[in-house]
Amino acid sequence: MSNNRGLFLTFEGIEGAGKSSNLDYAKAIIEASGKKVTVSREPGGTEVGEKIRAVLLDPNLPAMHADTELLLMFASRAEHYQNKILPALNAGNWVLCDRFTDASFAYQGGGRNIDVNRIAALEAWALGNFKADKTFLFDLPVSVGLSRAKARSEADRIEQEESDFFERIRNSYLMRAIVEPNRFCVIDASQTMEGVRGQVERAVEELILKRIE
Ligand code: Z5A
Repeated sequence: MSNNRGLFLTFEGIEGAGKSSNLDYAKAIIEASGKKVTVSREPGGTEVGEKIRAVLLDPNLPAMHADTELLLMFASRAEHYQNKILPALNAGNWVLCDRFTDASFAYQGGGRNIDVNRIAALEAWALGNFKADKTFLFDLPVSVGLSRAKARSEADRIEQEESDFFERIRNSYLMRAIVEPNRFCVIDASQTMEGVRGQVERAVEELILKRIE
């Protein structure tokens, strides 16, 4: 990795965990340190990816096979990685992404029970060895996340699932954080907005300092 390459930071968690709010907060801190930031999201992030996202989240579509859902996530991701993430990192930007591959392991693996080896094969096929430099996992009880998400907007196709589905997703994320403790930074997202921001600020400032040293 060249020294001029930016860092790739991903924001993960169940619905209503506060990923989007804190991504904006992290962006402001990183920009204040003088770095250029590209913000993106998955599924989506590119013109093609946003069309795939619309299909994936459409609450009016009939049930989609879990394999179809997974393949669409990776179709969106391949486009995103090749045409947006890599060029931005190579230009020296830090890339902040609302969800990435860990979401496929958590939602399609944990939630939909797809064998994780099949997901890992797709990951290797689409991304090679590419991974996030740091993944912020916003962790909180499912009931709290779902009530925050419900208070904010109508449920999309995936949000209409039962709470068991989200419990499996939460567990799957936490297991991944245990397996890769250096990449993951687990944030206690059940705290107040200020409390969560404090945790994000400390973690992001540490990353900025490490990059300067
Ligand atoms: N998906 C998948 O299945 N597989 C994949 O590979 C990928 C994705 C990449 C779209 O994700 C869907 O795609 C998602 C996973 C699936 N499933 N669903 N549904 P998305 O990220 O676009 O949508 P989301 O997960 O539903 O995000 P969200 O509900 O917007 O959650 P959030 O970004 O974590 O939260 P937020 O918008 O920052 O906050 C939610 C509300 O809570 C908002 O009103 C805040 O003001 C409030 N909030 C936030 N923090 C706090 C605290 N600390 N206290 C009180 N209130 C708070």
